Amino acid sequence: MAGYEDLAKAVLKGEDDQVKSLTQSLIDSGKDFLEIINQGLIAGMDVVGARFKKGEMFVPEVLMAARAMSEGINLVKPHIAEKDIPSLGKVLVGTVKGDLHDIGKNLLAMMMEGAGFTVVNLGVDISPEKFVEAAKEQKADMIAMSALLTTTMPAMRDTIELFKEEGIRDKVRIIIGGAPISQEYANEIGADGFAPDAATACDLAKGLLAK
Ligand code: B1M
Repeated sequence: MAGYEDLAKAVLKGEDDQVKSLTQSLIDSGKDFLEIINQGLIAGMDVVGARFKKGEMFVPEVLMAARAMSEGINLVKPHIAEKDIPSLGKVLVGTVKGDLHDIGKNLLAMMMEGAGFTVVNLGVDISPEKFVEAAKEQKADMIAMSALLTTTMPAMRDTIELFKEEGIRDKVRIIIGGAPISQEYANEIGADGFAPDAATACDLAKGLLAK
């Protein structure tokens, strides 16, 4: 029977059809949904990231792998979101201004939904103004920002500053994450918390919204 390693390899090769059939067979065999994501789909993408960094993979191949991973996540997503859990709070998730990376952000949105939050996925390239407008409109409890580029990290600070200027900083919790982000940076810009991965972000959000 196919396992997580086969799924990770299929992601690495960017084989959408294979990723879909392997993901489906793991779902059908009753495997844990988060394990399928973490040990199969994300594990494959981690290798892609390492190879891309070393110049062993190029953008088109990375895109194919990213698309294949998303196809797998789309199959798992309804099973996680279907859990009938009362909402723990409304969370707006978005990638900051100038940044188009959305795989980690979508994973975060999906896992938060699965953990019981009401999630509004704002998308990518979200300006401070859009975050503030959406927070007011949606009466959000929390903003979760993602940034993957060192050049877009300052947009997180700008967003927090705009919440302060608008006088609504105390109405929302703001958490941040993404590959270049750290707890030190979160402290520096006045975020309420940082999480290194989507699963930790769910725990962090639960803790902050329970207070
Ligand atoms: Co880009 N890219 N990219 N890229 N890309 C990185 C981030 C990079 C590290 C690659 C490298 O050089 N080694 C590098 C950034 C360097 C830096 O700033 N330090 C980089 C670069 C430079 C660029 C471009 C500038 C390249 C170019 O055009 N010259 C360009 C920028 C475009 C833009 O945004 N304006 C670019 C473009 C792209 C693609 C379009 C090709 C594609 C994105 C496709 C897409 O997202 N739809 C892409 C990809 C795929 C990557 C890598 C290879 C993989 C990112 C990914 O999806 N990982 C990445 C290298 C790497 O990370 N190793 C790289 C899988 C995903 C599950 O992980 O998003 O980190 P990640 O999410 C994690 C955690 O970070 C965390 O949870 C997830 C795990 O559970 N997390 C959060 C994320 N957000 C969170 C929010 C939270 C909490 C946790 O809130 C509370």
